[in-house]
Formats: sequence, C-alpha cells, structure tokens
Amino acid sequence: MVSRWSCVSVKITCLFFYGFAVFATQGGPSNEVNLLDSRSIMGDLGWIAYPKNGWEEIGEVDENYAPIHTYQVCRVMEHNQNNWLQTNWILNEGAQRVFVELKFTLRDCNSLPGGVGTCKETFNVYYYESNDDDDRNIRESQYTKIDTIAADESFTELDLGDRVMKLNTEVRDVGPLTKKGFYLAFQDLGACIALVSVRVFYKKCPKVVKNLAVFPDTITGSDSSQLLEVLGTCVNNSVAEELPRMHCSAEGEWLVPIGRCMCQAGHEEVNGSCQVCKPGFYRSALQTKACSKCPPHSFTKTEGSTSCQCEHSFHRKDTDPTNMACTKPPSAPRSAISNVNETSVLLEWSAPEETGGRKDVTYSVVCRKMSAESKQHEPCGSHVRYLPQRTGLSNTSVMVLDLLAHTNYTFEVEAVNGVSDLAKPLRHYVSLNVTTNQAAPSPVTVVKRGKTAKNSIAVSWQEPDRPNGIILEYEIKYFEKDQETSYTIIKSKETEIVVDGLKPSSAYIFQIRARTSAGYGGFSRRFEFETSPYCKSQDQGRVPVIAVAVTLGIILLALITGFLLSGRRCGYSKAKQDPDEEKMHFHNGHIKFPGVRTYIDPHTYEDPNQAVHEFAKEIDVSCITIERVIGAGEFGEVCSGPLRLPGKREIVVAIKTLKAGYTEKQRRDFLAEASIMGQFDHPNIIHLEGVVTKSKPVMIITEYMENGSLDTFLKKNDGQFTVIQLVGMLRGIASGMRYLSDMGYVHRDLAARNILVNSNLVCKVSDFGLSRVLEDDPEAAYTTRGGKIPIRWTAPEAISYRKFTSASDVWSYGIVMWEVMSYGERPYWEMSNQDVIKAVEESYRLPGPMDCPTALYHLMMDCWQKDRNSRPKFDEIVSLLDKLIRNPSSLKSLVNPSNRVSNLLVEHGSAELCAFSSVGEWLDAIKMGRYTELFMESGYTSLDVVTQMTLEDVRRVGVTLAGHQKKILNSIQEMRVQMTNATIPV
Ligand code: ACK
Repeated sequence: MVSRWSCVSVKITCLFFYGFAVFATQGGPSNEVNLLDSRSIMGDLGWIAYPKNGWEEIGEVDENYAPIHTYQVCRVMEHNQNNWLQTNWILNEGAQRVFVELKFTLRDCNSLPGGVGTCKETFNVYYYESNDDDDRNIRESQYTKIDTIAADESFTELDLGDRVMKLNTEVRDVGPLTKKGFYLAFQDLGACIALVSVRVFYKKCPKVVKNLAVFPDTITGSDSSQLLEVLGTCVNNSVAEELPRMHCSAEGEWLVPIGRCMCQAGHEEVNGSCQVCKPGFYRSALQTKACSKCPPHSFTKTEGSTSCQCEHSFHRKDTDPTNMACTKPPSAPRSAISNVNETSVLLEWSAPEETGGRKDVTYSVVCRKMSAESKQHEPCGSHVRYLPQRTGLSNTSVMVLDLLAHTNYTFEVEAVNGVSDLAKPLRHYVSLNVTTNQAAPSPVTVVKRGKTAKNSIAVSWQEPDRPNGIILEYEIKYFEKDQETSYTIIKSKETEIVVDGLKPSSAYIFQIRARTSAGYGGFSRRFEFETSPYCKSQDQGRVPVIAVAVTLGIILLALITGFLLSGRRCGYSKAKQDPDEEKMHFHNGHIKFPGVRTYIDPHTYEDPNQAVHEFAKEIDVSCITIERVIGAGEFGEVCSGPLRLPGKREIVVAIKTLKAGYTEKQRRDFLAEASIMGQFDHPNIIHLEGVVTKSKPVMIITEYMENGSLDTFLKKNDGQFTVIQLVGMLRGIASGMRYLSDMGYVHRDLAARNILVNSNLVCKVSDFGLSRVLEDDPEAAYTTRGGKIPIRWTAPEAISYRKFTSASDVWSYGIVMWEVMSYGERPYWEMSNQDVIKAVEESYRLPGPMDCPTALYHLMMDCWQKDRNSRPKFDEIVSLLDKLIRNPSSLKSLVNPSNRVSNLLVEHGSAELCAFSSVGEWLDAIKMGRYTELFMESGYTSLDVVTQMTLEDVRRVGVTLAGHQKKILNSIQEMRVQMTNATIPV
C-alpha cells in the first residue's frame, strides 16, 4: 500500500517538476517585495514538520538543475491526521500587511483507488507573530488562522497519465501585523497535497519622480482601502510652489498627485530634472518653462543666468520684463519751432528719429531766460505756466504762458523715455531761442482806500503782478455809483491819488489800469468807496457867516492860483492836480489815445541819407568780418559773417553789399531798404542791425537766417513737416504782415522767395523797398501799363490799375499759403503770365494742394476774393490760424483729392463745394444742416448721389419749406456745374 502511495507521491513530484518549468519563468510585479520565496532558497529551507511522518520535504531540481523545495503530505487513508509544517521566522520589514501566495496541487479524493475514507481536499494556513525567532515551540492554539485553502482544481490518476498540470495558486493577505516578524504554518488534516511554492510579500508604491518631486519607496498601509499620503521632495535646483504630495494605495499604486516643484531661476526642466541654462541663455523666476535666448542688446557669459545684462549704453528699467530688449534714451526731438504771441510761446517739434526701442517717449521743456543785468541764462521761475504741463508731455507741443515781455528765452525740449534717468547725465534735446514781444501789463489787483473826506477819497494801489515793461502811467476811472455813463478819468504816474470834487456821503466806483509802451492792461475789478457825510455845523445861526468867509477865501485863493498858473499852457480841465496827473471827463463817450506808430516813406525825406540815419544805426566796418558769400542780390553780393559790436555778444549777420560803380540813385534805392526795415521791430520781420555808409562798399547788415529763403527751403524739405509746423510758419508770416499793415506799409512783393527762415523755423518777412522791389524781383513782369509786377502773386486790381493795398498783400499771402502747403510748388505751374491773368479774371483759382487741410484751403480762397474788401484782414488771418493751431483736429479734414489735380484750376465761388467731404458738411455750409439726418435716412449719403437730386427728391426727403428747397436745389445745381465745367486745361 505504502509503495503505491509512494508511487502516487513520486508521480506528483514528477508533475511538480513539469509545473516548475512553467512557473520558474514568472516573477512578481515591481511593486511587490518578497519576504520569502521558497523557490529562491538554494539550501535547506529549515521548515519544521510535526509529526515527523507528516509533511515531508522532497528535493527536486528545475530545468536549470537548480534545487527546488516542495513539501508534500498524502496520508489520506489514515484517520485523525493533524500534520503541521512550520516555516522559519519571516521578518516583515515594517510591512503591516503581507500577502501569502501558495502554489500547490491537490489530489481529488474521489479519484483515489479504494474509496475516499478519511480523505480531505483542504488544508489550513496559520500565522504566529513574534519579535524574534527564539521560540519555535508554538502551540496550535497560539496560531491565528488565515484561511482554509481548497483547490480550484484537483488532479486525478488520469491527469497524471496525461501529464496534465493542475497547479493551484491561492493568495491570502495577513494583517495588520504589529510585531517584527511571524511564522506561517500549514495544517493538513488528511489531504494529498504537494506545496510547490510559498511566496510571502508585501506591496509598496515604488520610488517615483512626479512633477519634479521625488516620492520614495512607500510600503502600503495595513488596511486594504487605506490611502497613505506621502510628501515629495523637490529634485535638485527646484523649489516647491505648493508642497507636492501623492497617495499610495493598498495595491501599491501612486494616486492623486497634488502640488508640484518648479526649476529655480537659471534652470530649466529636462526629463524630470532641472538643468542649468547655458551661457547666452537665461531663465527668470517661473516665467517661462525653458531657458530663453537673451533678448536684443543684452548678453550673459555665465551658466545659470536668471537675467541678461544690457550691452554698453543700453538699459533696462526695473519694471521692464526680463524678456524685453534693452533700450536706450530717445534722440533729440526734431524740427522745433516757436510761435510767439506777446508773452506766450507755442513750442512745437517733431518726434525724435530714434525712440530708443521704447514706446514711452515723452517730452519735457526747460526754460531759461537771459538776465537783463548779468546777461547770463537763469531759470525762468515759477510764474511761467505751461499748458498742458512742463514735463511728461505726450504730444509734440506745449504752450508757455506768462513770460516776461521783450525778453530772450531759451527753451530746451528734451525727449525722454523710461531709461533716460538711467542714462543720465546724457540729455538729448533741441533748443530754441525765443524773444517775447511786448505785452500789455496785467490788471491791477490791489486797490486800497486812504483818507476820506466829505469831498475826496485818497486811493492807492499796487503795481500789477506782471507789468511786462516799464509802467508809463496809470489810468484811474471813477464815477458815482449807478451813474456809469458819466465818468472821469485821471492819469497818474504815481500809485496813489487824492480824488476830489466828490459829493459827500456818496458811493463811488473806482477802476484802475496800467499802461506800458505796449498799451493798456485790463482795468482792475470795481472797488467801491464812500465819501464822508456832510457835517452840519452845530450852530446853524453861524452858517451864513462861515459861508461868506469861505466864499471870500475861495475867491482869494482862486485869484492867487490864477496868477500863479497864468504862465502855464492850458490842458484838460484840471482842479487841484499833481503835475503828473491828467484828468478827463467823459459823458456817453470814450477816449481815443494816440494811435500806433506809422511807417514813414523814406522818399518823403528831402535828403535820403537823413532817413537812413534816422532809422538805421551806422556800424563801423571794423566790427564786421565777411566770411562767405551766400547769394547774389540786385545791387551786389549777399554775404555772411560775424558782427562784433563793443559791449555786445558776437552774432552772425547777413551782409548785403552795394557793388562798386553804383549811381547815386542806386545808392539811394539800396539804402531805402534799410530806412524801411529800420522802422520795424517785430519777430516776424527781418531785423536790421545797421548800415555801413561811411566806408565802401556800402552795406546793409541784418540778422542771419540760417535756412535761407522759404521757397528753396520748402523744396529742399519736401513733405518733411507736420501740418502744425507748416501752419506755424504761416502764422508767423501773417503776424509779420499784420504788423506791417498796422504800420501802414504795403509790401507789394509778398512771396515765399521773400520770406527768410531761421534755424528754429521762424519765418520773417524780408525784401523791403519801393519801386525797386519789383525791379529786383525776377518774377516781376511788365504789365501793359508799364509797371513791373510779379503776376502770379499779385491781386487782379493791383495788376490792372496798380491798386496796391494791404488787401492786395492778403491776396499774395494766399498765394504764399499755397506755396507753403505745396512745399514750394510754382503757383499756376508753367502757365504763361497772360493765361494766369485771364484765368484769374475768369474766376478760376489754384486748386487745394495735396494733403492740404480744408480749413486752410478755405482761407486761401478767401484771400483770393475778387472784391478786395471781402478778403480777410491780416489780424483775422492770425486769429484764425491761432484757432487752428489750438485745435489741431480742425486740420484733419483734407481737401478732396479730385480738387487738386495739378493741371486744373478751380472755379472760384463753387470751389468750396468741391472741398466738402460729406453731405453733412455741405448742408452745414449752406446752413441747411438740420436736414442732414433726413438726407442720411433717405439714402443720400454721398455728394455724388446728392447731385442727381430733383425737386421731387428734395421734397420726398422731407424738406417742406419752399425757400429751403430752393436753396438746396440751387446749391446742387452749382455743384453739378462745377463737376462738369469747373476746370480749364492749361
Ligand atoms: O535762398 P537763399 O539762401 O536766401 O539765397 C538768398 C540770397 O541771400 C540772395 O538774397 C540769402 N539771404 C538774404 N538775406 C539773408 C539773411 N538775412 N540771412 C540768410 N540768408 C539771406 C537768400
């Protein structure tokens, strides 16, 4: 029997061997850590079987001839089996939960020959925990049962014959474990089992790098549903943004990562680690993931850079992002010009050529004035105002107000950007020298009452805040309250006065104003003062006596006064009056003070030399050095060079010479220009320094204008200026012309060629003379009446009957405007003078130059009104240009391009219609703007469509008033004519 069973055992063993061949190639997953694997132990397993005849170890070898251990028991035929097999002590390595994997085969009891009897088909597995392996004598009752193990498949005799493998694998988990180690025990109660392998393992979450954090090997928790939270450690050169964490599941899987680490600045993430940035690259804190190449104009020569250094002369502002290119300060603003208006200056300039690579360019202005005493530049002081402000200007213009009159100022306009401060002391600015004009004093603000009597009030006042010159006198206007139509004016050189002849107990209103050579300032506000009450005598009875005595006294006084004054010239009605005071009474009227100076025709002098020396200073020739010839004039060369007058700063001047061999008439005509120029003092009129007549050659010395004549200058700089700059130049010319017309001087040859331009783009009217002006001008042509006239610039009435007036100068000014706006184009191009006269006579006019603002073209057209009285006056022109400069958006609308074809002229009168850019603009111009919306709603949105309209259409739009229908239709008709007929070929 035994041998039979042994035979059975042997067969089982054979089968085990076969099974191992399959089994040996398998390994546990990477998150399992074996504590015991019976297959991997080479020598004796050291397990203990009890009783000795129960479990027995069978030594086998696997296909590699490595020894393997199996334990078998098969005492199926005997009763009361209780066979124990105890493993040796297994250290649990800190795991609280371990797994026991058993591989075994089990014999099917039914298949046993001779019946089953006591045969079992299960076995039990136990464990016993201890902290050491000292005591292996463990009683059955001390063990804790893990489970009863049954086979999924048991084998039969047949299987053995067929060599079919029926290996079972069962896994059970054990825990929570609390001690260092444990024993396993297998209890057989009468089955036929071969325990092929026993593997004991625990599970761990393996070390991993996730989100740049290292999570170490982590043994899973004791509970099958437990998630262990594990803190990660940032990899080298990284820092935690939020503490990185992950959760280790009971199955040894990492779950739910939270937070991450980031590479430190100067490093970048590459395959889960942080690598240093190479030279030439940088990474600043947490902005980008990877190292970036240094931005333009910056570099780094070291590894691990967190930013790049700017190249020489380039800078980075604190607030500039590190990925921005390094930048530098802007270059100086360009083409600065100034427009002086009394004590205000409008400064304008163009943006710098180089912005330094930044968009935050602003401008600031530094103002210095020439001190009258020290002749040194000093700061302008806080009384000067700047509109909109002095620094941080985003626009390219600033208005400077409240300057002193007749003072030389220097303005430095500096362009700055975000790095200008870092580049200090380097400054890029353009400087402008400006001389303010005369200006009336500011109003008197402080007026005080002094001693008051019943017939008099003493009044004193303070000099105005800004006298703008030497105060010549004050004017004190007063009247009895509510009696304004009858007032008195006293003039005084003092700042106090006693006003007498007043009524007792009466309120009087006082207003005071100051006068300088520039004229009167505004009146002060009204100050109300009262005279003392009439004091009746306590003794009424004595009044007649006193009255008689007083009357006698007055008569006597009058006689004495009359005697004393008999030798004096009589003036205005004067009472008791300071010799410095004048008193005038007004009733329902006003006074006219002596008018402005007028121009004196030098030919009215019998001796022209006298005229020259009255208006021009004689300069000693030794003060002048002729350095170069700058042009040729009618009388001789025009040169330039320094002028050194004793006690004065050296300046550059233009020197006009009279060539040798001149006739007396030529000399007279040559010097007449100086006699005229010498009478003018205006920033837009060329300034005469003096004449040299006492030596030869005779010379006229004027200020030097760096940019020469305007026509050549514009041609040279075609398209280079802003509209505001061009309007600024025109404003200057108009201002000079206003001055000349105020002086009663008619220029007769106003043209861009006779305007000179200085380095600040200030334009000055030049070329003064009388008949000779026109002789001198190559543009002047002989008219049928014999005179020589520059036809293209001259008003028709001056051409036809020599009616030269300031109004004909306005016509020429319109032509200058056209020359300026077309950058020096020749008026009427190559048309012959005869054709020009004919076209102008037939109401044709020059078209608007390219890119010319409509407002300016309208002004030109106004200057070319046939009726000279309808042309604007120069002061109106100056005001209009000032308005346009103050409101640059009014210059946005440009002349319709169809209107400025170069070989076409425009019919005057209807030309303005062509200049309309919209239906609204047209309706506004004919004062029918109220219908704009109706036109738009009815689809008449362009002038093209409008010109097709009939009376019916106009009615349908909603114009019901017959008068308005007529007005609109007439204008439409005009537009139609203009469109088909407005041009003539030249
Ligand atoms: O266009 P231009 O350079 O400017 O050539 C003419 C030339 O002399 C003959 O008139 C120039 N010119 C005349 N007066 C002056 C001046 N005050 N400053 C500079 N250039 C002048 C003019």
